[in-house]
Order: sequence, then structure tokens, then C-alpha cells
Amino acid sequence: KKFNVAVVGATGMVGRMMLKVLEERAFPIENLYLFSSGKSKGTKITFCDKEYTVEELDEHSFDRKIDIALFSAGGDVSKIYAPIAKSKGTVVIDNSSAWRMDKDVPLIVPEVNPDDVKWQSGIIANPNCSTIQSVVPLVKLHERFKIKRIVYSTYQSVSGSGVGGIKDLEEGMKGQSPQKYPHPIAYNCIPHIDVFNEDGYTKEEIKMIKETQKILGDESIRVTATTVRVPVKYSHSVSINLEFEKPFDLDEVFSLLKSTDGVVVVDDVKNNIYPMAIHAEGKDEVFVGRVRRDFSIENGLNMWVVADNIRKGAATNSVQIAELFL
Ligand code: 11C
Repeated sequence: KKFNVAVVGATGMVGRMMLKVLEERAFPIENLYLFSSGKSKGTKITFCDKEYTVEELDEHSFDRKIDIALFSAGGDVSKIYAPIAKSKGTVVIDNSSAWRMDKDVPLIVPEVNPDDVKWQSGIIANPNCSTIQSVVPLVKLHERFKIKRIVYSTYQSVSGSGVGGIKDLEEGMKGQSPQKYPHPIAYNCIPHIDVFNEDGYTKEEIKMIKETQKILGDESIRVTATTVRVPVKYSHSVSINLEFEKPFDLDEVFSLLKSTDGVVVVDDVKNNIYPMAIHAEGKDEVFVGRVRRDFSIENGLNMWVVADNIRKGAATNSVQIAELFL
């Protein structure tokens, strides 16, 4: 079976990566439609050696029979156009935060909760990038040892903020003032991603907490997070501290991680080998290392988790969700 596929936000960084990943993975496409805002309409994009012209998104865009639409055009666009697409029989896979916590919308990481696709009713949400890479290595550990508490500390690349973030880093290295961030990101770390809530947490931190519970299907897991922007172009890194209910054997932890789909264990500290952003860039796997016991609590574990935020954190995960329909 071949599908009529649309990419909404096709000229953006994630939209272009979605097209690249669809091409790389040879997703079976009958007809492809590319949509953007009025600003980018008319842009030519080559896909599988064929040139496509980007159309402006409007309420009639889904009148044609489109089976699957990958959205990456921001929450406001998704809020308006995902229901329109759904009403025309299109399945929307939405990369924004607009629908993630809606109880009728599954939030899917295919290595973790692929079966949630069964209760989709036209909109499926793709989680936040830092959440996606964090939950992939947890699924088997949670099944086996039951996670009680998670402490996330993130080191997130500037590409998570789009082209403006990359520009702030590049221009900041040359001494220019920041445009995107409230402070220089060159030679600095900024403990502030997305906006602050009244309680002092940022929305990025709340996303990591709520989305983790929803994807793992367990609201009893206590989760906290501190999310930090670092001067790295691509790939987020996350320090994950876990407390399990059951005692564990470290060798078993390693074998569970090694057998988890999508995880590559990179952990040979004697030879200075551990996951790093510069190695994860351009890859689809989640790299896990520095796996060690947390001696400060009973049943505690530390690990360091790195993945390309534009690929596994956004485009690849969306395409993998679409592949659940194959
Ligand atoms: C960042 N995680 O690195 C964000 C980008 O909810 O999809 C993705 C925001 C989202 O800034």
C-alpha cells in the first residue's frame, strides 16, 4: 500500500528533515503535498529526484485525499489545522506541543508505546525532543525494576530553538549580541528553555515531567527536571538519575539497555568512550553511557543519554509513528 502524504511546515528545519527521513527510509508515498505559511509558498523542494512546489496552507488543503500529514509548523497552526485535516479523514502526526496532553490524543515513541496508535482518532502527538530520547532507554528498566523517581538534567543544543538559536551561537562566537535568547549562549549555559510558570519551572521542564508519565503510562512515577541550553549546535544530552522500586543488578541493566530497540550503549570509560553530541549528530539512535549505580540511595542508577534532537527528537520519531500504519 502507498500513502498520500503531506508535510506541513515543509520549509522549516524539522519539515525538511522529515522529508529527508521519509526519503532515506523509503516510506511508500503515492502523492506528496508540501505546505507552508504564505511567506514560504512557491519554494521548490526536491524529493526523490522530483521537484515539488510548496503551497500555502489553508482550510481547503485537506480536501484532496491525504492519508497522513506530518505537521511541524508550531502549536498555533496545529491547533487550527489538525482538526480540519482530521475531519477530512487525514491522520495528523503533530510535532508541536498543542495536542500532547489531550486525553484523546496518543503521545507516541515507537520503541516505547507503539500500541497506543490503536486508540488514535485522527491526531497523534510527537513528544518533545528531550522527552523522546529520555524515555527510550527507560522502557525496559521500568518494566523490570519499576521506576519510582526520575531526576532529569538536560544539556540542550541551540537547534532546539530553530535557526534563531543556531544564529545566536554562531554570531555570539564572533561577539554579536543575542537576538533569540535573553543572554549570550556563546561560552555560556542558560538554565531557561521555553517560558517560566508561576511555580518557577519552565514549560520545557513541565513537558519532560508530564510527557514521561503519559508515554510510560504511569502517573505514579515522580519526575523532576532542570532544562539547560548549552552552546552545542545539534543533539541534546540528558543526565538521568533513576530510583527503582526493586533492587537491580548492573549487568542486567546493561543487557536490558543493549536489547532495547533504538538504544546504542556507548560505555567504555577506561578508553574515554561515552556518548557525545558531536557523535550523535546525524544519527537516529539514542546513545546511552556513563551507566553506574547511584550510591547515595537504595536502588539508584545514573546514566547519560544523547540523541540528535532534529532527527530522533523530531523528524525521525514522526516518520516512525507514520510507519506504524504500514
Ligand atoms: C528545545 N525542546 O530544545 C525544545 C524544542 O515542544 O516541541 C521543541 C519544543 C517542543 O528548545
